[in-house]
Amino acid sequence: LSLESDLRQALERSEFVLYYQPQVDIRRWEVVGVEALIRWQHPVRGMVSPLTFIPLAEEVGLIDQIGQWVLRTACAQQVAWRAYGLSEISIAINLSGVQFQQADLVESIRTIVRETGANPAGLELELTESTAMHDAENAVVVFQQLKAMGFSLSIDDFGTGYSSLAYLKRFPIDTIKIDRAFVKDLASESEQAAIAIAIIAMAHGLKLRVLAEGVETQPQLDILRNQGCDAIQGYFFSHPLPADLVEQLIRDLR
Ligand code: G
Ligand code: G
Ligand code: MN
Ligand code: NA
Repeated sequence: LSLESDLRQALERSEFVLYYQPQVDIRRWEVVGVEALIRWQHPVRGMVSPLTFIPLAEEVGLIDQIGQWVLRTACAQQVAWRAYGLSEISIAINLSGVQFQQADLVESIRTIVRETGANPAGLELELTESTAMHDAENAVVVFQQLKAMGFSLSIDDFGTGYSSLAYLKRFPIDTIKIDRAFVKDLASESEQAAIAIAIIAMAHGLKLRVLAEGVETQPQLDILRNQGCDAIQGYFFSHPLPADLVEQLIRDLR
């Protein structure tokens, strides 16, 4: 059977799960948030990567349903963590490019927030640089509506797309996430490293918070800290984890 027909049944069969990867404030070395990352636990195929099934879901018209499941699950997790006294942990959620094009995106987000009782102030919506810049005029409007609802906003995979700095300034965003391609060779004085350092300076020039993705080593961390980067995410601190394990990790650090 095709992956597509399996994907059509994955929601009703409860085969999706959200993992959460900690985001750490560099100066305080505290977990300040987590990024929700979807996993598909297929009964026969095993773990299917979102790199495979998210593009497929976009192609065959399933991304809205899956995206709504992700948001609903993350909202419910926030409400549960609030009850456990972990209310200051923000949860970042990825929006796909196709979701972002939907005329009813903002309304469907509003509905899920209302139904779950989540607090948008503790939720960060991520859109890739490529998607945001692809239709930047629309992005400005949608971002303004989401911002008005109280969400934080971030630009994901920054450095891999074509940015207009004029638009970057017009987007009511909070955070820029440096793509891990530019973090990888940070310690080797490469051009990639120069780009990462330039992104940090640019983000701060625009009064934005900057988070580096894919941090795997101490030397990478040291350089990012010296350059004034605000937060990191990556295997150096933790892989993405199921909710109960990330909760445990945060408690153990206290
Ligand atoms: O977690 P992992 O490295 O396997 O994720 C691979 C890609 O899938 C990343 O680009 C990530 O942004 C994307 N991704 C993970 N979870 C979600 C999700 O819930 N929604 C969307 N649209 N993309 C996701
Ligand atoms: O595109 P986005 O930034 O949302 O994707 C995050 C992806 O990066 C996830 O699939 C996550 O599993 C992966 N990831 C997280 N930390 C690291 C890391 O330190 N190294 C590498 N290679 N990948 C990472
Ligand atoms: Mn992301
Ligand atoms: Na990214």
